[in-house]
Amino acid sequence: MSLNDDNRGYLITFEGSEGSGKTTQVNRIAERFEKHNYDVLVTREPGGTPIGEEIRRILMHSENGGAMTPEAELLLFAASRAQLVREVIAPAISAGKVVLCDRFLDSTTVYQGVGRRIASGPVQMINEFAVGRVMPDVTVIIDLPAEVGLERARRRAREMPDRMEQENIEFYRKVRQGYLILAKTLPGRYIVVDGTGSIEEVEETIWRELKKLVV
Ligand code: Z5A
Repeated sequence: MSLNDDNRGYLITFEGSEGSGKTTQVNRIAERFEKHNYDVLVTREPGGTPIGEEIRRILMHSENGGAMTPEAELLLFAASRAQLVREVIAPAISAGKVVLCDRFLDSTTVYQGVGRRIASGPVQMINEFAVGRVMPDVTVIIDLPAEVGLERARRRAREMPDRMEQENIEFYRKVRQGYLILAKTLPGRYIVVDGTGSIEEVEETIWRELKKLVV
């Protein structure tokens, strides 16, 4: 079975809160697709292009980051996405590739909308402007308690927490709820996967679900 009957590729996005295992699973699922002879492109947000990576540095590591307003943050994430969509994602989909993207517009809906409490009207309008007509075919939400994700992220050897990693636990609880509400209110494109199992178990569940749609 296939989502698309033309020769277009797919955009599959991975979402979830901090430490939920997105990056780990994006790489594993890429290998699964490759074994089935798909041409795969892995990318991430914010970043994925030279301009996007520069924006990422400002968002995560600017020495002036403490002064960043929620509105400026929203627009910077959107700017990185607008570049990624036009420079990388849209051409790859047109070339028939399976694009796996570590975070996409749902991160903005949840982190800036629910987490930072920016009104849903502007968030939606800016998201739509940034992506144009490029929407995910499928979005995998890896769900787990905020505490478990944060503990995993903090155990991972990283020199310094970035600006976004300095939020308190309540922020990440809101993020988790935001994703679950999104999947409930807009069913169709989302697959919600329990992220508390082992890496192999989570991979197996995601692959089982994706296979039904795209392989
Ligand atoms: N953000 C935003 O606010 N608005 C937006 O529009 C966008 C993003 C696009 C991006 O940070 C930040 O930007 C993010 C949201 C915000 N901020 N926060 N907070 P990032 O890209 O640097 O980080 P991240 O997206 O939050 O991902 P992460 O922390 O790197 O986590 P992850 O990719 O979900 O997990 P991982 O790297 O695959 O795994 C983390 C560790 O857990 C690692 O040691 C793994 O080996 C381990 N792991 C993974 N899976 C398991 C299982 N199943 N069991 C046990 N251990 C596991």
